[in-house]
Amino acid sequence: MTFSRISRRVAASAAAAALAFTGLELTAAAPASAADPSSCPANAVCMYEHADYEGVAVYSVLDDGFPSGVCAAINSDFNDRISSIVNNTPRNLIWYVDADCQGASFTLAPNGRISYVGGTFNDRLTSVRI
Ligand SMILES: [Ca+2]
Repeated sequence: MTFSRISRRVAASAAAAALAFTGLELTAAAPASAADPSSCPANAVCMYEHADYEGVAVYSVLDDGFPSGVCAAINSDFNDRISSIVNNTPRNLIWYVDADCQGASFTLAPNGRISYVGGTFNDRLTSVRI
């Protein structure tokens, strides 16, 4: 709950540009100076520019009651850029290389993380089923 409030405030102050995660806030997190996946907030999905949770990081907090099975577009700033992911939500997240949850996909289990999404998916992820 605390992180959800924080992320809402940050998103509002950042003029909420192109928050393509419908119903979620895709918020710029502090740059991962020391790549530390444990710094991903509770109930959030954290997406990293590079493998091993390096580079620019953004996250979205999953609000309580967010409908399950929704296909969300990845913010245009991060489209075709993600290389590693932390899933601190209680849901399976299914990641796709094409828009509208089409094309090749893989599932990241609840409270799972992946230090490198692999060649098929690296810098290609475009949508995610939440
Ligand atoms: Ca990348």
